[in-house]
Amino acid sequence: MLPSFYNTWKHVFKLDPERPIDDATLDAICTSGTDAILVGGSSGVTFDNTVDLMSRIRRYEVPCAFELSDPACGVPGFDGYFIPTVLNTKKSEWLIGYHVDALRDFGHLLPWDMIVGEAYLVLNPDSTVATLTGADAGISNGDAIAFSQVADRLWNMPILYVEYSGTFGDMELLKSIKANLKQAHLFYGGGIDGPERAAQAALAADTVVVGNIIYENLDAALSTVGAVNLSIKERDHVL
Ligand code: 1GP
Repeated sequence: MLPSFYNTWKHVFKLDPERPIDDATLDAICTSGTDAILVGGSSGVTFDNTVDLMSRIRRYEVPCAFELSDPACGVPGFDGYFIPTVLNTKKSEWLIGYHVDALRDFGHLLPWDMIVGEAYLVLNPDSTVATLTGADAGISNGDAIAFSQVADRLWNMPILYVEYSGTFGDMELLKSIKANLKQAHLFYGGGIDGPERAAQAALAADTVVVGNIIYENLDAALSTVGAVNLSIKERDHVL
C-alpha cells in the first residue's frame, strides 16, 4: 500500500531551508494549527540547512515532511518524503532522469514506506521553479487538464501539485483540474497572501500550501489556517 501520511492535510506551511527564520516566527508557524510543515525549496537547499531546519521544527508536535529533489540532501528523520517530478518540463531529467540517477545510487537505502511521488504542474512562467526545470508554464487550460490526467489516470500518481509559486493562480482552472481527477490528491500552492485567497484555494484543492507570505507578513500567513478550515466546512455544508 502507498503511504498516506498527507491524506488528511488541508493546510500546510512550506518552509525553505535556505531562508532564515527566527525562533519566534517558527514557533508561531509550528503552533498555528496547520496540519503539517513541508520543507523544500527550488534552490540553495543543502544537507546542512535541511538538518538545521528539521531539528528546529522537531521540537514541535506538528508533522513535518520533506520534498526531496536532490539525493545529496537526503536527511533522515522526517515523517514523510515527497519526490517531485515535473509534468510540463521540457528537460527530461526533471521528469525522470534525476530519479533514475538517484535510485541507481540510493534506491536500496530509501525508506519506501515513507515516500510518495509528487507530480508537479508548474503554471507560473516567472517562478524560479519554472526557470530551473524548463517548465512550459504557458500552456492552455486544456493542456493543463490533460497533463493532470496523465499523472492521475495513466500514471496513478498519488499527488498532483498545481504550482503557481509566487503568483495566485486561476481558481477556475484549479476547479476544472480537480473535477477531472480520479484518484490523485490535489495540492495547490502559489500567491496565497491572506485569508481570502486561502479560502478560495481551499474550495478546489485538497491541500493548500502557503509559502512566501510567512517571510513577509506573519499575521497574514497565520490567518490562512483558520480561513482554509472555515472554507472547507462551508464547502462541505458542515456549518
Ligand atoms: C511554493 O507552492 C508553494 O512551492 C507556495 O507558493 O510561496 O507563492 O506561497 P508561495
